[in-house]
Amino acid sequence: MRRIRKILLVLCGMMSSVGMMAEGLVPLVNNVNGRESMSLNGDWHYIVDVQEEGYYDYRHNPMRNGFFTNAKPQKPEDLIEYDFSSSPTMQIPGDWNTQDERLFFYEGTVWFEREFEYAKKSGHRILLYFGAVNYDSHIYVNGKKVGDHVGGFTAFNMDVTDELKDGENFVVVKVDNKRSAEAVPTLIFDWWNYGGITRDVLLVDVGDTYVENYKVGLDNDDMDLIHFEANLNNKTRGEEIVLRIPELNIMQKLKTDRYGSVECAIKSHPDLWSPENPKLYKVYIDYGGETLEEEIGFRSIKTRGKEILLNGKPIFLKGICMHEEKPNGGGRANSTADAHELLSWAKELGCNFMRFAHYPHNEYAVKEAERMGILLWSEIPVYWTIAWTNTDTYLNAEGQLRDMIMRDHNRCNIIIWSIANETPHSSERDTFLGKLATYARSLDDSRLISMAMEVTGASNYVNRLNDNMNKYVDVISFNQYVGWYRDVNDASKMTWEIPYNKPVIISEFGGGAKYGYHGDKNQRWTEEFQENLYRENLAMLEKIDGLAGTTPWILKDFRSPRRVLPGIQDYYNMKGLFSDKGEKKKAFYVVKEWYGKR
Ligand code: GCB
Repeated sequence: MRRIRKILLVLCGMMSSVGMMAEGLVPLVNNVNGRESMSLNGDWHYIVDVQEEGYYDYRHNPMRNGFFTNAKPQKPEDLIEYDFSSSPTMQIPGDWNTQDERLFFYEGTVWFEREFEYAKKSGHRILLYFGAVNYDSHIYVNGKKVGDHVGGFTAFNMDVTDELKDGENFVVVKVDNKRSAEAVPTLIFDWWNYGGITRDVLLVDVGDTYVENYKVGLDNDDMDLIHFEANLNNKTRGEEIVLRIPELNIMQKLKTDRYGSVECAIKSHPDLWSPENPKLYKVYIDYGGETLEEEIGFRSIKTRGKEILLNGKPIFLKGICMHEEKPNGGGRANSTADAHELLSWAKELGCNFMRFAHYPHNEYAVKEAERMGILLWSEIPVYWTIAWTNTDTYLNAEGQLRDMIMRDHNRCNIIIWSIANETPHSSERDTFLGKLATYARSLDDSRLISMAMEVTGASNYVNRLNDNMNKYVDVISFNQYVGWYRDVNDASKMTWEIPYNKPVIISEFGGGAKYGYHGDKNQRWTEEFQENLYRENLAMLEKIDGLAGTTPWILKDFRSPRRVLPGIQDYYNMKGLFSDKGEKKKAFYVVKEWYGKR
């Protein structure tokens, strides 16, 4: 036990070994919206900086007086070749691609700046929190660097107490979304590389000593037992932390140990959360005059042979994959309203489960899914051909995994942490992913671990899954595109051999169609082609032994730079069951009908 404390120790080790990757950061606080904070969302000035003139001098040496100093001419003769205050503004959170048409395809550096008033309070610490910045960010407060971060989909925070002034302050963020072979994700991926500060920015007000992270959840084996653990930001012993769940008559006063942690198990009989009954309880954590409040549900998740058991009963996961993208070309999604719209489409399809692909989605979406009774698969962007032997790449992936889990481990609807998607087999890859899976389990052994594998070695219509990672995962998941990338019209001849005694999820299948384009079922891109493909695939998948769920690819058409066919794709991946405008294609009804019968 003492998982959070263990995480902290690992984290401290990591921070020093990858100082460059996470300079200035402090461990992520969870439940950021349950804390006292001031929003820095809104209009930020921005400067597009193709050559990073604001960072390097003309010999490509980093400058002391970069754009982060937000300099203004003091004398008439002063030469300053930038000015945030007269530069345009864009809405933060938001991607730059859909807010400035010049930036639609842009991958590079943009500087952001915003001013704010602050009244300093003694005995408080202030964390500057970013929900996500894609991809590489450098953060400055009042001209001084306070941190940097890589990874476009995870939250991070830094302590800026000592940098803030009473009155006027400014924050500058340099954001670079250029691709690189060593990054996570790497050079190629099939979604839009929306750049910018894409999630909320907050100044979080915490005490000098504060509850950094906590976990509340049901025991997977004893459904009358609730586990609670919490840790302070420092190792203060003998401090009182109180857990309250009034509806369950729970009130536990605990004293921190020498690690600044508390832990307990409480007998209780909560009404269990499930897709049919997404019951959430108000949970309060009191410490040092501050109360953290959050809605938490209780459920158990485990496997038995080839079955997935939710609250001890077998469940078939009627799923769909989704990217974090608003309809109507709206760019990155980041609100409860955005999520509600897309999740309602999934509900209409008959889903009880979704795969949030291919990176951790925003917290609003995860919580909205929880309220709507949708179970989740949450994943990190270890996608396709990662630099398996590069240590920094590994630490980057591990950091993203850690921050995904630390933000969301109180979300009962998340049942699967996925560590990778369609990775090519090699011993280096096995080492990388094996370590990652083990790490995931060390952080959270209360959920299932999976990854989207590929089926290799098909011959004579026999598809046999053969992946060394089988022993690391709880659920065997794989993507397959019979009828689209391979074997058109052959689905009915296929047989599948999954030689592992574990539940199976088909984590992707499908094909493209343009809404409103009609023709013969053998005519690519027509709704009829996609409809037929789904009929044949579902009939084929139904015969798989141990099939415990499916997440077809994908809920709606989404932007991708790989998809250039004019008149059909126009930079959209067209495999949605809905068009980008929310129109239902014929295949939608095939899946709906099938889910209706499962
Ligand atoms: C895949 C990938 C997914 C792609 C999809 C496609 O296997 O996992 O990211 O978008 O295929 O449409 O090709």
